[in-house]
Amino acid sequence: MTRIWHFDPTPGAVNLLPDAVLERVRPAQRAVVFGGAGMSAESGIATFRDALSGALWSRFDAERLATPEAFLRDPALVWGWYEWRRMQALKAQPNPAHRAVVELAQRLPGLCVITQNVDDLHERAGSREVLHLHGSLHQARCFDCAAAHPLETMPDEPDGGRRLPPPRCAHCGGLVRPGVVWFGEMLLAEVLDVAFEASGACDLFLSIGTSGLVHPAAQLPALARRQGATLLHVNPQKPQGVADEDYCLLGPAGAILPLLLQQAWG
Ligand code: BV8
Ligand code: ZN
Repeated sequence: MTRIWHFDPTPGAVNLLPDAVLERVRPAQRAVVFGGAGMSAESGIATFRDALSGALWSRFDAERLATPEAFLRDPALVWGWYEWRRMQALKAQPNPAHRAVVELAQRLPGLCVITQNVDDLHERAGSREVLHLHGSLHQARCFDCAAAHPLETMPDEPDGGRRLPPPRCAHCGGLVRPGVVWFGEMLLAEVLDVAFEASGACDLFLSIGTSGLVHPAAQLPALARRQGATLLHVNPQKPQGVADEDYCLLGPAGAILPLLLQQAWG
């Protein structure tokens, strides 16, 4: 039976994390943080499935829009969506969960931070060497020749988003695309290899704010568990693929991760 602990959001509530969790976090020698869109939720960035807000996109299914086929079918629709999301990310600030990951790296040297997110909030909070499994909103490249394309610092995007024709590549005239990994596209082998290696060698695997639905990223927790790591899931709800021996800390990452640091190291 998965060990479940519920965060009590009541003002003034005393939230004491289970000793069994603290006793596994403190001595960890090779820890991994594996984050999903929930890590950035308290920064006001909609999780992937909520990102289709506004009249323009609400009728689309994110997984259908985040594909090369959708981009080629309607470049302005898809590029407009990503520029709106990039603006949301630029306007957002790191939240206590991102800052707790920076502090965790000071407590657990060698911490490996793996994210499925495409924002840069871990980096802006101070994390170094973040592994971006699914790329970044803040990089763009040519769809045809893959030449990097510089992005203006703050796109002036209307709140509801808009259709926006993508720029053309300065080298070959091809369409410029977001520097993210779309559904149906392979993840960057070098990034994925490091993520698999870290998950296969860790003693503590902290899965933060991910529904555990997207593959191959979703294989990392199972890999860590198979080789004997302790798994901690931080999420308001129990994600996919949780095993009986795991620990589930149910609540927002922005509240639970600072608690973990305070109670594990005072
Ligand atoms: C590939 C970039 C080879 C784009 C993204 C095996 C089995 C089944 C399917 C597949 C499989 N292998 C491949 C597939 C197909 C597909 C896939 O996994 N489909 C799924 C949906 C079934 N995978 C691929 O296509 C991958 N490529 O495998 O290549 C190949 C090629 C062809 C055919 C087969 C194989 C590429 C996947 C990468 C897709 N790109 N992002 C963009 O962002 O636009 S993934 C995208 O979705 C985001 O990166 C995000 O991380 C992810 C999930 O979306 P969300 O639900 O928003 O986020 P998350 O899952 O993290 O859930 C949010 C969680 O936060 C929730 O649990 C919520 O409770 C929690 N939360 C909310 N608030 C808080 C919180 N937690 C803590 N605190 C809070 N405050
Ligand atoms: Zn080009």
